[in-house]
Amino acid sequence: MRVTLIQPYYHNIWEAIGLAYIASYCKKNFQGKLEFGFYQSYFDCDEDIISGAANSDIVAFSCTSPTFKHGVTLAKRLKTQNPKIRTVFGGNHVSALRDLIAEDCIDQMVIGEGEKAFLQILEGDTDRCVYGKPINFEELPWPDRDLTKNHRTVDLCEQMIGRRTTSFQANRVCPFRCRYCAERVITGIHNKKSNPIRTRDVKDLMDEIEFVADKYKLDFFKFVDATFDTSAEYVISFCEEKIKRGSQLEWECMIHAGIAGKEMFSWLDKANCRQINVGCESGSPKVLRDMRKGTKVEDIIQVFNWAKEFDIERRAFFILGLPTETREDIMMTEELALRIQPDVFGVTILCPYPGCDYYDHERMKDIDWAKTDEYSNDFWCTEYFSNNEIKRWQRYLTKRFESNLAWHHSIMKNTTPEEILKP
Ligand code: B12
Ligand code: SF4
Repeated sequence: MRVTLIQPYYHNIWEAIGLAYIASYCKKNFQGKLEFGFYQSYFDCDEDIISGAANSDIVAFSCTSPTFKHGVTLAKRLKTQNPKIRTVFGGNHVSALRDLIAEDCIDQMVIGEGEKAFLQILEGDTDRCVYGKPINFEELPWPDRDLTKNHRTVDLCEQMIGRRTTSFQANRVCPFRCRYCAERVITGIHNKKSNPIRTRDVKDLMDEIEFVADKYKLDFFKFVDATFDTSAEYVISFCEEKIKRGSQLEWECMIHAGIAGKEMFSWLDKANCRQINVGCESGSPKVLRDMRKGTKVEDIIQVFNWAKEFDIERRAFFILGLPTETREDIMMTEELALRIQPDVFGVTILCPYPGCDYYDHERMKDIDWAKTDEYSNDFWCTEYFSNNEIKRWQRYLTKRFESNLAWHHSIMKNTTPEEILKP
């Protein structure tokens, strides 16, 4: 059977690790001959994808909401060229909107985690919606990075940020339920008994990191996990393993301030973690509570103090435009940012992608997610602020911290001096 996997276009990518996991799992478990092809639109043009995929039995697309439209365009063209192709869509967009997707060019959709569901499809399941099942890391081979041409994203990172880096996965299922996040449409809502956090054995994780670092000549690595510190114990055990092996490789991770502790930071430092990324989101206790962040302002301050003490680079990200946020709340955000003095600062506007609590299908069904994002979206407004006012606040804070802005601010629309006066 000939199967082609495709990640459609977006300007902001990493390696297609989800597809790499699906391919390695199916290669290991499918009883029969399987030939995989892979295309990533960031690197491959549509013409090459169409000609390369046209004689496949199955063409499978991995789509977030912004890449779904391009996926559909490719699927239509492929179907015209070869009507026998079976198209399968998986990822965040179809998982969130399963019942509302009517495109004729989509034969099947996988809802949630893809490994077991895609194997089921290869084995003959033809249901329109195939539901993913939780999978433990013990059952999962390492992602097939050869297939997904991981060297291309490593080279790209070197060109863009001067680091040869790539990402690894340490856990599945986030213990939090932030209302602006769509993570749970893939791994489900956390529940200690029925849907616990699945963490990866630290030895296996380090084995993969060392193997991949050697193969792609990495000088840095990172994690796809939105919350790497699902528990301080897990972080410490990973650091212990890395230190035990004498690995000097530098790395970064995303830290949830509600979980981190001081001891954890001394281990992160010893294990050469040189950058933490923290979704601070707001300096207002009310807004943090309303968005169900699971963090207190004091937690955030402590985390930034600890990281400073150990000389770990501290990146702070904030969101503006939460439904209950007022001018006073934004002033608290400014105050917090001034207090923690992050090395890198980022501020975005709430963008309710399908799957998060703030997504409202009636209001948002016609939004073109390929053109709408959290850096400069043109539609989000609240009871307290128009879209323009939220943007002015974003520009104001951007100006305030312009000496240490995150790179993605380069894609925000330019601003004029009068617009950046305090709104
Ligand atoms: C790390 C990350 C990134 C990384 C890149 C990740 C990558 N590997 O490409 C970076 C920083 C580059 C990034 C960019 C963006 N991201 Co992001 N990202 C994440 C994060 C934290 C983890 C994603 C991940 O890699 N998970 C691990 C892998 C193994 O899982 P997976 O990709 O989901 O794949 C599994 C299933 O989805 C499914 N599956 C996926 N594809 C397919 C295909 C088939 C055929 C099948 C059968 C199954 C299947 O099976 C896979 C294995 O189980 C999630 C939030 C979260 N906690 O999950 C947000 C998230 C996916 N990102 C999101 C968004 C919006 C973006 C951006 C648009 C942000 C921006 N404006 O730039 C871009 C879009 C990138 C793109 N190419 O589409 C949203 C998506 C919401 C939505 N409705 O689409 C999420 C959910 C966060 C949120 N806001 O809620 N992101
Ligand atoms: S934003 Fe991060 S911490 Fe919150 S639910 Fe999503 S993945 Fe978990």
